[in-house]
Amino acid sequence: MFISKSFIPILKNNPSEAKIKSHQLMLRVGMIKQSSAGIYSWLPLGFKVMKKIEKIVREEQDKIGVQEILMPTIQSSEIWKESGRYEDYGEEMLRIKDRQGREMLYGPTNEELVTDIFRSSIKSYKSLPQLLYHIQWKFRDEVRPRFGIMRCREFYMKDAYSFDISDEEAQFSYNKFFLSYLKTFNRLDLTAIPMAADTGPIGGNLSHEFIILAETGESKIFTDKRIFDLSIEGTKLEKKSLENMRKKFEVYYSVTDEKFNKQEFEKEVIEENRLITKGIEVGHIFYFGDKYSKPMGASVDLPGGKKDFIKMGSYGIGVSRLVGAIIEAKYDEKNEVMKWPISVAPYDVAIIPMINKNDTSALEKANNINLELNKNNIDAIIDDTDENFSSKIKKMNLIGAPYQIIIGKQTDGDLLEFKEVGKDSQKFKLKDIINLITEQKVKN
Ligand code: P5A
Repeated sequence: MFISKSFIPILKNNPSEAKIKSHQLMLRVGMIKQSSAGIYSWLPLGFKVMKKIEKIVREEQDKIGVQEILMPTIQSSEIWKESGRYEDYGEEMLRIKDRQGREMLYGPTNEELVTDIFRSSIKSYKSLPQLLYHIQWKFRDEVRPRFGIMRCREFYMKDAYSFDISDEEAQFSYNKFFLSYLKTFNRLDLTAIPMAADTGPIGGNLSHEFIILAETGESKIFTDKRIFDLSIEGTKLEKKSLENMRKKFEVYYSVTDEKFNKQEFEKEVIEENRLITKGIEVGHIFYFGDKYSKPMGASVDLPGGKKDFIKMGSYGIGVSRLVGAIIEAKYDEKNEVMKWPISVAPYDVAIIPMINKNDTSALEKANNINLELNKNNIDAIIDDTDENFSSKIKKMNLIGAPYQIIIGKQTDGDLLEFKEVGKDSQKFKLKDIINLITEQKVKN
């Protein structure tokens, strides 16, 4: 992609309305554009990153056997009246009337709708467990939408739902998601810590938030530092192995502020291991048994002929919020340098030719390199403008491709100036650059 033809509306300075660095960068490089309070359009750069995050989230759901569906954004109020949440949800729910005067709503979450889908088709324990997910826009009329897409009104969520015959089986499902979430965030190069959390309007009494540390985060957390050293390596998708893995995390005190108890914290965690800080909630999982299945009559036949209400859990990842969360974790705002993890980078590499008006050879060289990279499935962005070198570098540092190829004075025949953002540049042959980037992409 040539920068001159791209829709990447870069601003010279940080927009004053943005208070945190992810919001600043997203507006600065034109990843998003506000359409109204808490509602955003996603422009090419932002959309590319979000789609890559979505792909990783999807792959990890598929790996644990969750089946993908797609439910609508607009729901009927009827099912919410059945579950009893229509009134409870309050003003955060956007309520709409259709032309027949029917009460509809823009879904803030899908527990009711998926229970309705389940109860119409699944009648026997023999079809269990069922794990379903979709990736769809949600709307919550937040009182104070802020920080750009971090707390907005319309956002993109992966929400999954589990249906099991018993508490024990439901815990198995819960633990599969627990592991899958840790793997998903690892692939995004984020360290997300599971923390015991409140269940709020979703309900139930077992819940974990997955939080990444960030000073600008909205969740206050109290944790034992040693939880950061735990590994999920070797965990198998089997009951016992998953149970042990979750227990390993639960040994360490780690809670959000709604669950915080000073006495317990000080008793369980010696001073040098205590960490009180802030974080961003990127995922949240819940187990709520028959909270929805009972009022909505979602039951199955049991082996002995009796019937029982299905045991359910729900599991959310903030796909759009993750774009901002990765920026919060990776953006060096002081030096204005962003380095996207290769797994979600909008471009793998930036090609920066120093163009002299009377000599187009650097641009020609950039074109040839780009063609070769494309042949090898490496996505490059070329700065083909005639701006000066330092402003080109500044721009590419904001766009955040993790690698740069600079074509200028240092280019020496076959040897190109190649740089991993944040490190010194080196001289490399194109063939070796291709191998290095390909290796990184495969690893991730
Ligand atoms: C779990 C899936 C639920 O809604 N029902 C279906 C459950 N959980 S949740 O915690 O309320 O939301 C899941 C994730 O969505 C992101 N999120 C948001 N992102 C941007 N703006 C918002 N206003 C917003 N609200 C929630 C979070 O990442 C959250 O963990």
